[in-house]
Amino acid sequence: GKFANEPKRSPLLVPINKRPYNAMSPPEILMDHYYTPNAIHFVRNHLPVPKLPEDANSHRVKLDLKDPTNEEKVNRSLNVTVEQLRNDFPRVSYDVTLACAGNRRNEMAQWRQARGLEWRQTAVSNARWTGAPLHLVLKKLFGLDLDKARKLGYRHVQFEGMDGDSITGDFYGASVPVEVALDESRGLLLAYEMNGEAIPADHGYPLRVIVPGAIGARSVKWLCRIALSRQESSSFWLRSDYKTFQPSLYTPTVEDFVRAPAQLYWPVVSAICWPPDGHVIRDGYGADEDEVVQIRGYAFSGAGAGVVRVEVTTDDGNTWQLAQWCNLDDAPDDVDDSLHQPFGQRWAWRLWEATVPAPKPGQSVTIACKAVDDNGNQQPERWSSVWNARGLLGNAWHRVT
Ligand code: MTE
Ligand code: MO
Repeated sequence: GKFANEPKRSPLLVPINKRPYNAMSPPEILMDHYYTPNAIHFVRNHLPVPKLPEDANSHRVKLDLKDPTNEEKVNRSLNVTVEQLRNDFPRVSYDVTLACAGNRRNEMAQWRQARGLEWRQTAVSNARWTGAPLHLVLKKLFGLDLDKARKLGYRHVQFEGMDGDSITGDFYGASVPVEVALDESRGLLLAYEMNGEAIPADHGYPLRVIVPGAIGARSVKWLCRIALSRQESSSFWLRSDYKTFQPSLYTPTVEDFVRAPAQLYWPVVSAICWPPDGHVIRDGYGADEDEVVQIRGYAFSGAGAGVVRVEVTTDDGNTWQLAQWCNLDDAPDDVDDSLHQPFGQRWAWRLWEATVPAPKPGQSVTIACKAVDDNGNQQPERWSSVWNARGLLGNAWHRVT
């Protein structure tokens, strides 16, 4: 059947849908690693896992220059294998946090119903992705840089996955503007390794695009075609799915989806991964003044903006304390001062911790966090101002009781 190619999955993942498979990372274990182990990286599949080639190196990707005046016509076409990408191009690695745009929809939907899978706060993971820089591939094979591509009338680089329905022709796809795709500093990779290993089946083996700082939806897995075009990808998910609307629009129409811009980058967000919401502390704990609760979480922003600080409150935002950066064993040495990624290329999360006084026995405390990024942008306090019909980009203060 359609689901004949599903891989074995770690029992530590927290599934929220079986077919197609969708699973959150286990929040507590997620906080134990700077680089999320491949086995517990969250999984977001819109379709069955496609039949994958046994030999990664001989996998071919089609590169097409579409006719800028006719989307149906291809002016130039060639193939490149993963082996060529490995041998003929520099091997570049970036630390990138991927997050599904639907992350935290579960909380947003508690404010008002929103359409989609109810992800909690761990449709987020961080990995070191290795591959060939996209701009170099297009330069070498087509002689195209951004200037030339724009002059020829190209506006978007489209990506197609191998997963889809061969009868309807509905394959997963996405695109990014040429200004992003062909700019070296934006860091787009044609990735063949994830944390130093071949990319696992669920994460796009043998080749995927990585679009740093963007919503996960742009990082197309199981890549089989790249096309330069005047138009955005015609994929349902690019055109009619990953888009946000004003809070007053409860049920966007087809026309609303057509008009709205496709979401590319993430805003600033942080969330608490330990303790879980509703966590009960051991009996009698908190009787002493100096008894405390340890809190841990993540923070990241979009488009290469780094997180400069995370703040925590236990009185609904009247007073705040600064969180500390975690220094995990597997993290790069300079990760705690964010120097490990250059300004404008801070694509990886920062893990943080804070200590708050324990509630007295029989009482409870609600902890909230928010992050501030390089641009001074901060998370909004309430869901009411960011609620949108598709439940995307959930970044209100994260609260745990
Ligand atoms: N690529 C293909 N080919 N098919 C998909 O369903 N899902 C996208 C993106 N790339 C998807 C895809 C979405 S919405 C997200 S959030 C990320 O992959 C998830 O990446 P991951 O499963 O490796 O965590
Ligand atoms: Mo996603």
